Amino acid sequence: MARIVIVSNRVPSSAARGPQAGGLAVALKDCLKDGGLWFGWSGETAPQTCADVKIGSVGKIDFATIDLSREDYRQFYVGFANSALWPLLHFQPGLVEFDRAHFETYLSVNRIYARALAALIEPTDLIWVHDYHLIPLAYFLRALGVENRVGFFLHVPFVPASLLSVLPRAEKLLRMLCAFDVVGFQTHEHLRDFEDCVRNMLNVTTDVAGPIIVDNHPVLAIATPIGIDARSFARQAKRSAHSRVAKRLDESMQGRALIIGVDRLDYSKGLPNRFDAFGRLLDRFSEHRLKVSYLQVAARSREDVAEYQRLKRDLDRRAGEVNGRHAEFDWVPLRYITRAISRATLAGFYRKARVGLVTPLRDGMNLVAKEYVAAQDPDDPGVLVLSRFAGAAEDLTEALIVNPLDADEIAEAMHQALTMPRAERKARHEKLFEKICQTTATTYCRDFLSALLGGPYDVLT
Ligand code: ADQ
Repeated sequence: MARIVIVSNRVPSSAARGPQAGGLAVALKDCLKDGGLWFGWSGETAPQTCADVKIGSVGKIDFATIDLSREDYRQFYVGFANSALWPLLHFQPGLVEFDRAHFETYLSVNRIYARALAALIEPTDLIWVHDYHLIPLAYFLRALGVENRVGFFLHVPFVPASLLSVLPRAEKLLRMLCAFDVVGFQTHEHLRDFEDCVRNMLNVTTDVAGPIIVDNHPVLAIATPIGIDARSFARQAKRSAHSRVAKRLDESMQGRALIIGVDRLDYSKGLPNRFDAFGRLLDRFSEHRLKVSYLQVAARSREDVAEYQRLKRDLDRRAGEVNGRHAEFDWVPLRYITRAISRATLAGFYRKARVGLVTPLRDGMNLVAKEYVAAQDPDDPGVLVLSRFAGAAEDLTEALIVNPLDADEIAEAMHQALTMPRAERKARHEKLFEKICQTTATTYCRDFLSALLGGPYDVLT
């Protein structure tokens, strides 16, 4: 069987390379079960970016990393990737900060990644590249004569041509994306938007079955939604609900209903509106006063991007405002934590929550939505309130679907969730759980790698 080579901007740090690894590592664990190579940035900065790699391994997986110079980190990662591409792909053109020098650095860092990677691969390796930091990678690998099958998966949304073309150099970037053999998206909507871009910006026909031909190269575009191992997460949640920390949460709630939100502290996650919506719930549905608490876990991220610093200040203020207006001496309505919480602890907290609030303005998928559903007690489940603009909403239609810009609509959905009869909660949960068991981390890896291989790829053999 071909060796799998995973390429992502960040490689799990040495501390996270073991069995506790989170995020992408969890999703990819099946396809790396028989070993493989994981290549990317070490997370460290050095005086200079160079293609020298550091090699390490944990079990059967080899890790190869390179360091970035401080300046490359600033221009490539903070600059073009997270201050131009991220806001654009999350439908926020007003937040795009384009700088031609940053774009050039984005290309040159990808060229360096390609050089380093080309020296590590065997001719039969299958190369699977992840996310928006690395869109030009296949183009530079091809320029070095690499002929391996190279696939790309975009974890964030894609946008229609009318929006992508707002970005200077968008056409060049789109052509580079088409140098991959397979390009995967989270949803059919993102896939359609990609095809719209190819048609309208590159003038290429896409209404054919199979690959699209761009610059004489066939690229197959597919939707392969990411998922979680729902059954194992459900078992974890059941165990964690009895942990010491879960009991502490219970005691602090004093019989009140828990509403939970878990996100990275990111403007795409719709947190300011969500805080406002909670305030409106208490204003408009006064029966919930003193009876509910909303716990928002918002792990700080990308703190060196200015927009994230502004968001943090805004949320601190709004949280203070909601509590200042509604709290009583013995009741804190909004509990707001800006640290990450371990996966095991989260699983137990989700299970205790009567409402899971997932209201991003845009999101590629949103795994929190799936984790919340997986964690529920099937006999007495909580209710998922889900933004129609999360990729997860394409499938999870039994959630209470809301427009995240409408704080009143979110407040009404919270009220509906808090008062929903148990039979309805069970019926909705049963369907949702069935769905998250069908589209899992395993099916994600299997479907993507089968497309890349051009035949069935069984991740479990
Ligand atoms: P993210 O934007 O990071 O990922 P998401 O899918 O919601 O978004 O979360 C990924 C993981 O991080 C989940 O397992 C979640 O439990 C964990 N996490 C989030 N907030 C946390 C917190 N405060 N404390 C602890 N853990 C936390 C990107 C895309 C998403 C896409 C994923 C995977 O933006 O749309 O679903 O990749 O493809």
